[in-house]
Amino acid sequence: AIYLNDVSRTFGEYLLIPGLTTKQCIPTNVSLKTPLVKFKTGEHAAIELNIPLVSAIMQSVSGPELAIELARNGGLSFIFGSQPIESQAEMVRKVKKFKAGFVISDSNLTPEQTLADVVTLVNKTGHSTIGVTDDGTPNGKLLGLVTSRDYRVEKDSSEKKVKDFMTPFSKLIVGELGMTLKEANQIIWDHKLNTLPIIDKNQKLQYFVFRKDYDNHRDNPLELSGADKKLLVGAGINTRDYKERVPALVEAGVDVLCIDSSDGYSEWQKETLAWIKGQYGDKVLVGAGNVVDQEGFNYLVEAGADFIKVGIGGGSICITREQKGIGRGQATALIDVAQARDAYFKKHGVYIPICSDGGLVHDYHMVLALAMGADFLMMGRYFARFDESPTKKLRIGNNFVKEYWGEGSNRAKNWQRYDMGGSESLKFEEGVDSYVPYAGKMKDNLNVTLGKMKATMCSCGSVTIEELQKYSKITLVSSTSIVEGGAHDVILKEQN
Ligand code: MZP
Repeated sequence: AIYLNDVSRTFGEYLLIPGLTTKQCIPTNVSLKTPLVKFKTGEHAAIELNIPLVSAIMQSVSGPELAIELARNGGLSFIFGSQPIESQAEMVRKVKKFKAGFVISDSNLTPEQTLADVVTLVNKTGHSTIGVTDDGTPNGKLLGLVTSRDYRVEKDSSEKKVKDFMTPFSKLIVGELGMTLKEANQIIWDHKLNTLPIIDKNQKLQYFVFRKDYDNHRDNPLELSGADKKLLVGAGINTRDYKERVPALVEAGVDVLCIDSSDGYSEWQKETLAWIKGQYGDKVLVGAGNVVDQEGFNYLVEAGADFIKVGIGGGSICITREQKGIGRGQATALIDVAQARDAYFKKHGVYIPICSDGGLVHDYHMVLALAMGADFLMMGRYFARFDESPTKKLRIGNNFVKEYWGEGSNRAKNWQRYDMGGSESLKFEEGVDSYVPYAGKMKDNLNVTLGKMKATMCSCGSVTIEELQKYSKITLVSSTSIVEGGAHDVILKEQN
């Protein structure tokens, strides 16, 4: 055997040492933009994220609702692959139909249609506000609006006519094409609106601007001139049915794929990558993994992967290390693979982003992972806690929780067995079925997390992830100094 002499370590064993914080180094100047896929020196990645967070390829995490919300906030979800091809493709379609930023009113109603029609349209389009025109087409005369609140309030009387609860156009405040997002926002705030319809010179409804859009595009002086941006979405694939699954996902409009495996250093992944690249070239972008060392990284990069995912056994629901005795401390794995990534870039002029997957518990762990070389971070537990995750919210005692189960658990495995005919059924579990504390809306939690990340980066003197990776100073901590890091030697007052 070959013995590695370094101890396998994880994030909780490290701290960041502050660097010089210049006057320009303030949270509003921090950019969390990051590449998702490989690029050559001097070029930009074909996909960049505005925040370095992606959601795990898991049944209990990445459904369309979470994918829409995460993409709206600048990140990306990988829709889980442990489901039939067509239902996964449908989830991808659902995200792609949801137009980011400005929702074009490509679906209109007439005043005579029913609430049931509204609900059908909402489910089909993902729009939360629908225009009502005289002829039911976007070209008709705008008469009013129906918002998601209306159909929620009225949902028990689905035969009720749209005209009974729409807001008439004469009462609406409208913006016009050509105004900037900032001006739209001013109107939204002045009139305490949630939604501002935008019309063209002929009074035809073009799209709606939501209060939320401004928050998401605050730094972007977009002009409201018909931008129709689509949300980004990824999807997980496996090394068995890729010849059918990949074409279906591509057809559905997926932006990026990722081969999902707890141990990705395999000829199966090489074959899968070769097939995808042979069929589509660089038109289809695909990540591979998971690996925990330089050999695994180099193998998958040579096989054509567009990014590499790092991590075995560190996930909160994962018992792979206990069951199979394989894995590596997440921090050590990441540091090792990041060195291979940098060496590859130096030698070939091609930058292959790496993703740290699993085991991130505290917000500062995210900054540490980025400082150690990760370009983006994949999380399951973090996102499973939010309203938008696809699992049930339950009350246990005085607390609300959400369900969260591993892809290697019996629960997910059973589901997969139905899908794949059972020939590959697992002999033992590698994951658990669990609860996580319910944490409310994704947006509220992201605001805190990203705020903390930016503050930490400023303490380290960095306003970009690249700077953080280059200049941060990281120290190992002893177990006694970990104790010193929490509140200690005081009697805590009860928190209500
Ligand atoms: P975490 O964010 O909950 O700590 O970890 C999420 C990651 O755990 C996933 O992205 C995936 O790599 C891994 N995972 C998912 N299911 C299992 C399992 O059942 C697992 N063992 O390890």
